[in-house]
Amino acid sequence: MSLSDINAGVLGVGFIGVAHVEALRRLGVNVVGVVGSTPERAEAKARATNLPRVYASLDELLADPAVHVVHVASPNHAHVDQARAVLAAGKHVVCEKPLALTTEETSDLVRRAEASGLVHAVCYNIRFYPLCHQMRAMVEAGAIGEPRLITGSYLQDWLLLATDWNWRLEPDKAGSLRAVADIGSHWLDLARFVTGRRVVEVMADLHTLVPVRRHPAGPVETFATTTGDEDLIEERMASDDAAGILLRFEDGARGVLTVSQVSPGRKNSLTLEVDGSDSSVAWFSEDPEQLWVGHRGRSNEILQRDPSLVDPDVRGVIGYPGGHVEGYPDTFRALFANVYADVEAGGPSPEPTYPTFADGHDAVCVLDAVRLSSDARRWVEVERSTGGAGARAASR
Ligand code: SOE
Repeated sequence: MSLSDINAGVLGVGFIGVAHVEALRRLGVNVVGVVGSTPERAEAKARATNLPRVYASLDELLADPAVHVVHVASPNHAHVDQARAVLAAGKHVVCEKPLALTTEETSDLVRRAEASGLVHAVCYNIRFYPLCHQMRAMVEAGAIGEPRLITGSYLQDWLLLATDWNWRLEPDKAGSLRAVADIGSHWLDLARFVTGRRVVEVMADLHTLVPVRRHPAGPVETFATTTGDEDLIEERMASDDAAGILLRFEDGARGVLTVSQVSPGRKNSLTLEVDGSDSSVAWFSEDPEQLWVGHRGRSNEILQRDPSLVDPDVRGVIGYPGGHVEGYPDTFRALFANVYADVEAGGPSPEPTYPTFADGHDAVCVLDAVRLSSDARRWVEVERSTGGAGARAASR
């Protein structure tokens, strides 16, 4: 099957659902339809943003034999049942992060996905900034020596005000962790992808810095602001606006991660630095075309994203020549290009560079340990058994 014969449907018409549709269209995949939280909302969004046909429900989308791949871009709590239904219908699935709310759910999804022979991916798109692939290639080739210190942050400000609102603030939809699950999990996935090392133990301090919020009765889209004219409902908050997390990686590397969605001026700001025994590499998502390479005994370097300057294996994720700046939407295009190469081939390749359901499960295992560590105020070991035992307090 060639790319232009593949039909995709997208579940979710919010900020991220629309990003999926745009990236698929750039690749030449036919997006045959979308499903929204209600048909009315989906119709309105479809008219405003030129989306294709609106299906009345996921069942209607799944019953369409023309659909080969379904993208799940709905709120977190819906992922597990929707991804199960997509697999049961024999269709390939691309799911937004976090894959599900608990390790029981994610391990069940891994089992089903692996048994199905279908392509399964989780949308940790930040890996697909070309210079993140370059960092990984450099670490793998030993260019920085042994990675020893892995540090950084993921900061935003769109939930700073007490009147900022979104489903991510509702634990029944988002899960008990918020900023760490929503954006911290991107950083954790990236750190693992770049260094090839898994987090084995965490010591986390979760903060709720805006303890009371006021919100309208209806939904507010991601990154949108309320008008202030609505009748507002007051609500006490328990989930994390911000967190500080100490990390221990396998092979002994240590790390520190700061996460916040209440940092004024930080719009969508991820930094990752890997300090090795010989050199360091550092990358910043709001200046994504440059990779800093640090040395002790000679001048530091800036590597620009340019196909002729990067590792040959990285060229495949670059869409434009150097100087033609690539950014956030391009990461979805590059991620989906890899996923759809497997769809074209009929099933998952043995070692995909895109995140699979197994990576989605791994991320939720780390999130579980973060929550337990903050509650227990101690180091917690990451429990990865696929039986979904969660995490247990490490003996210290
Ligand atoms: C909101 O925090 C959000 O849209 C995340 O959900 C995405 O995963 C991230 O890429 C951008 O910010």
